[in-house]
Amino acid sequence: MNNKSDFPSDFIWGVATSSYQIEGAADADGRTASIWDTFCRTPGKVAGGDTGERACEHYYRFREDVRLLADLGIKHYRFSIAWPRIYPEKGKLNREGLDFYRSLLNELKECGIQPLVTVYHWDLPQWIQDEGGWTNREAVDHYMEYARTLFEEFGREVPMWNTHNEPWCAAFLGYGVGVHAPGHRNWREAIAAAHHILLSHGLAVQAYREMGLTGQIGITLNLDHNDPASDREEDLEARRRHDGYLNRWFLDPVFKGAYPQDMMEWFLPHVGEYDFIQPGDLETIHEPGDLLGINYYSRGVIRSGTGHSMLLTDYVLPENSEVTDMGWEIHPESLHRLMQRLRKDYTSIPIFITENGAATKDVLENGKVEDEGRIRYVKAHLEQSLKFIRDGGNLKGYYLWSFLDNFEWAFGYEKRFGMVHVDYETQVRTPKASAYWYRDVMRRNGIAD
Ligand code: GBH
Repeated sequence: MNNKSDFPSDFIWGVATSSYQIEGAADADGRTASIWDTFCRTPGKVAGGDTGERACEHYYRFREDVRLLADLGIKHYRFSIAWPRIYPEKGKLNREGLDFYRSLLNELKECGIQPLVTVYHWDLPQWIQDEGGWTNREAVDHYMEYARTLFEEFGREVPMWNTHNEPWCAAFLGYGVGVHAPGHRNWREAIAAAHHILLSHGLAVQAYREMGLTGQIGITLNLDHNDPASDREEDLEARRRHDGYLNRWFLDPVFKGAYPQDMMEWFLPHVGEYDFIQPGDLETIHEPGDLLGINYYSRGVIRSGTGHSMLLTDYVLPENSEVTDMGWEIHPESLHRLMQRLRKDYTSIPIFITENGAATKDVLENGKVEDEGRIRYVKAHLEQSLKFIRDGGNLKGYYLWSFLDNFEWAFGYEKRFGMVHVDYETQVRTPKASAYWYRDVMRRNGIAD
């Protein structure tokens, strides 16, 4: 059957999660604290004082969760590994941590589900933060030891890898804005952290290849497309800075081997000196790998202002915009514009949308959740994805965020992104209407009504 809404026959359909957001079992089998455990215990940092201590108890329920994935027709699953389970202390490899992921991978295999593994999705071991975390170049060595261990253990059965999830968030929200762990507000730290994360990405791609592994590996970036709030010169410049901060600061080094000059200058008064950039680093970072993962949620409309005190920008929510429960503007065309730009300015390597989805106000009633808003959101973004493919774009897959309702970082459990509802008292999982809708999409390899 060939109709207008068909995707290429090898298109990858999946769902995504991350370790800290679903696993719980914070003290199990030798795991030690991550920076998120510490952050959650700091009063005022996370809504409702929520923590990831229990989350979805996926650590104990992974078998039923994988069966549920299979029942819902999911063939591809993106998840991350919890670093403090693997290296709970400096130099100490924890076999029990590896065993958990070995069991998870076995279960997935039995159900015919292909994994995409993210090495780092923000749960840095606290012992590394105690040495300065990502601001200390030694974190790169620790990351490499950890990544090599994963490649050795799982490299042959995992066909796809993400070195990092959204370095912008890990570095800039964690060390600059302070709304993510470790909650620092220091732009020199943020920019050094971003550099070390990027460096570890490049080194991990090299190590992966040196080990003779033949799957696909690449980084996942959170990118947006942005527009100026007006044609005034100061707003045009504000938009350009926002773009430099969110997009170009990561895309340029990875795909062009250099940080953007205008942003180097803008950051300079905050950084003091770029002494953490060493000769050869940018050549290492200039190593995109085999794929580019993009996480897309919204666009930014930007004007000159003081809301962001370092960047001197404000977000503007255009009148009559439709927003999700996060307050983020729904703007599917910007996903298409973003991918066109990537293709024009940066790369033609395969792109995977490794996250896209919406938080909606879901109510469980008579065993059902009617999440029309999520269906509409995903559908609109799939239409734009298909348009990009038709235009000749190299988009290879789509992973919906998220499989389960989960711990939404600083928002705690208040925001629900899952296509499966989780009752956090009973841990009962209930697929929402969107899960059945998505199953139809995957079945017909095209957008269902
Ligand atoms: C992703 O982050 C995460 O990978 C995932 O763990 C998380 O659960 C999911 O999205 C949903 O939030 O207003 O300055 O923050 C997405 C983070 C949010 C980063 C929107 C960019 C816009 C700029 N993105 N944000 S700002």
